Amino acid sequence: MGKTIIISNRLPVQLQINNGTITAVPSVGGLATGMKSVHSGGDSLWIGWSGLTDEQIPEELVKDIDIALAKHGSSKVCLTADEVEGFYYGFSNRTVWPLFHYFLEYSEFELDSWETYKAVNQKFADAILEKATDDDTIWVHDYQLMLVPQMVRERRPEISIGFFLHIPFPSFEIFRTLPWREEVLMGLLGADLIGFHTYDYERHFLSSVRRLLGLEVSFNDISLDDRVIKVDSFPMGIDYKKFSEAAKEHNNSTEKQKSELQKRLDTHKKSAPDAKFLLSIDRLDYSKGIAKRIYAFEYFLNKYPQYKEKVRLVLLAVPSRSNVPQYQLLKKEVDELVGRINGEFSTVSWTPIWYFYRSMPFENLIDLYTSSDIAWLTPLRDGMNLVAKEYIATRVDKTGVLILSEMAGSANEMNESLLINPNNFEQISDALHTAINMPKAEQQRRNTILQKRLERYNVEKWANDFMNSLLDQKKKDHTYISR
Ligand code: ADQ
Repeated sequence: MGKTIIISNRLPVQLQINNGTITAVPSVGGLATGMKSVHSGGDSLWIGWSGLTDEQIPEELVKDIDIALAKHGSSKVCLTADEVEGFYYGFSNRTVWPLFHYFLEYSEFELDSWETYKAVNQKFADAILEKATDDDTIWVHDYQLMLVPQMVRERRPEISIGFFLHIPFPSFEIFRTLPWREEVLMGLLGADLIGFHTYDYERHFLSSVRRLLGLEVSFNDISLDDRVIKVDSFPMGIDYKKFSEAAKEHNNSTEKQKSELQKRLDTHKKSAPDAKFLLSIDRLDYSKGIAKRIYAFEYFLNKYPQYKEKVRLVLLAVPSRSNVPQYQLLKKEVDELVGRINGEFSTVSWTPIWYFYRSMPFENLIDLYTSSDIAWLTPLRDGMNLVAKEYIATRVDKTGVLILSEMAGSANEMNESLLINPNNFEQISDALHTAINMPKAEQQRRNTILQKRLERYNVEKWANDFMNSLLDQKKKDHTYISR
């Protein structure tokens, strides 16, 4: 049994250069946590970009960086600023991201960025090939690295490769518009196992394989040359314990231990005990439907004017991809919308929207989750949406209502929430009205079921299910070849 090599665009650690010394700090993101059971001990390696371009790394620190990363079982792929521009901001985020989230009109088909995407995927594949032996198991993550499986397979036909896509796979009618659609499919088919969050994404992928490549697909197995590739869905969970325990600790904290944010939230709750806090948290991304959510809030305040001064929307938008023009335009749109609605509806004692444009430390995230009566998440498309799951996990007394877009992958597992179509303002307004008036017992009934499910299907189970399925596939494939 060889080692496991995980490969993703970014490493699970962040490099910090201070006065000529390097430190690598582990990231707290969901993927890093989820992979803990897979990426631990001496028999695993994580390969990815460090977040610093070649131009940003002083020559004399290159060795120190490698040492700092090695301490975390990580190894870096070096990228120049031009490569980051073409590969990450270009093909990944101006072509694939919008297309796979059904924003066809935002998708740019530029030959140059496609060429850079190919070259950078080759760099990642080469980094694997340099470290891997035939016994190793490779797990490739996400849309930035869709060509890597085939690039590795060509040189190591026997190696076991899994690929997981964290974003939706679009329907055939959307995917077929991509000029390099066959190359992308063939890139993915270098894997032995291809995983998606939901059955729908899996179905869309199989349909594209059948219709664009004419390959034989039997149930969820694809035959290609002498290999069988399995396609399956693995809905990603969260580190349930981390969120529920943080919430318990938070609820028991003394006045002195509370954060400034929590104290402010408490003050507002005391001054208006009947008022409801609505929470909206996302990266600032057009796929998350933030602007539409603000319009829907305006619609709601007009349809149900009795809630003026009785509800407050806490809108947290995390800066993201601000080099891409569409994200700059969205930032401007959201800033203006918030300004207009606050200008129109505010009273001396009430500001309808509290808008934060920043990343927040984990404890503030917990402050917001535990203080909000309603979480309101309305992505127009979302591979999964972990915020919905995190909110439920922090509801220690099981109160709280989740209003969730049916376009989020997580909606499949969260039927007990209030599911809405993010384009239907009537339905959203009514869902807000229902949520505000939902009896406590009903909230607790729904959340009990949700919590049980989320606790069982946590992120560790997700990672283990994927790895076990990949192992099974390897065994099956060998039986198939030797038959
Ligand atoms: P994202 O689009 O980033 O992920 P999401 O699943 O919601 O979306 O994850 C966001 C994460 O960031 C959450 O874990 C949340 O706690 C954290 N976060 C949110 N706001 C924050 C803030 N202000 N400060 C700090 N942290 C914050 C992509 C896909 C999703 C898919 C995931 C995982 O787009 O659909 O669910 O990958 O596969």
